Amino acid sequence: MGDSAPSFAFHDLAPSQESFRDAVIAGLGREPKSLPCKLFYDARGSQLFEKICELPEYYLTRTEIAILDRFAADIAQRIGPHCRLIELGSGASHKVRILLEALERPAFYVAVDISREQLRRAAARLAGDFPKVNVVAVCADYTRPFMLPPLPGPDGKRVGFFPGSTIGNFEPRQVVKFLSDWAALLGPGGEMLIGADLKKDPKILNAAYNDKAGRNAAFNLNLLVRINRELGGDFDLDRFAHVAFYNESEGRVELYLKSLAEQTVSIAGRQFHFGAGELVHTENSYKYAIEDFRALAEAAGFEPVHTWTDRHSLFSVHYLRRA
Ligand code: AVI
Repeated sequence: MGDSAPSFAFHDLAPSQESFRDAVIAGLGREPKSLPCKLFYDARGSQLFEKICELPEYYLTRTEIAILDRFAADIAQRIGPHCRLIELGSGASHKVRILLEALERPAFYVAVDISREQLRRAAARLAGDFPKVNVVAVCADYTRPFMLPPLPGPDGKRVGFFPGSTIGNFEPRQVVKFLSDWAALLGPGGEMLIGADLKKDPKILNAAYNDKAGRNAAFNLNLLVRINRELGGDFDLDRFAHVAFYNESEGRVELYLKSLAEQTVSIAGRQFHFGAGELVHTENSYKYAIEDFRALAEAAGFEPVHTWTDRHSLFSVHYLRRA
């Protein structure tokens, strides 16, 4: 591949979209009711999440960016030249730009995401801005096993990038499985850079997920809007409320939609009964002490090499190496 002309390849692994309808009917049919948090991200949900990231109370995004900015040179030095950077769930590929600016002659940036058009646009833009990097976009569901396309040229170090504390939305046992899959994908000598939100004063956490502008509430309630639109549901949004709180004993923020009255809702031709005050679980967002996250990484076959944090110990970026 050329030295300065932009290089961009797109691989469509045609991920099967799990049925939204099946997930909603199964989730609302169980006791207690729960809906998987990945259902949040229709086009509007993704926009609302971007808006949450700009909130004064939602410290996660800006703190992680500040850590990456501040320690970019150290990170780049540890990674070394000619690396092959692989990002799972690359979205708009914003944060990786900080790394690509700092790294010494990165050979490849592989962006993996399920959202085909956003992936295509973001990766093409990045290839234009970093013409010396071979940009490869892979449309795949990274939560299921998949194969990376062959990356030609001399074999450089593979480095995984998983920012944003998305890992916090997995259950701890899923974290070990997910990181073990990463270890297999990265191969011997592979390394990984991963963002994880830290445990902290519950007041800060409760404020981050109950912002004054109501964006977390809009994000959570958008799931009902999506069900109404896509499945012909008749949820009355005024009869449900956003609930979020830090559960200290579980070390996680829990999100729910609370039914404000006894009611029956029709979805895809079926009836679902909600009691007054009944909670529908929609998300867990785990917060990890540095040592606790390292223990999970070790259980998945990684050796913790270094952890960067901000001055107020709000957020952590872990650097792991395949043991
Ligand atoms: C995507 N994920 C890391 C966010 C979080 O903080 O757990 C999702 C979110 N849920 C409510 N607000 C933001």
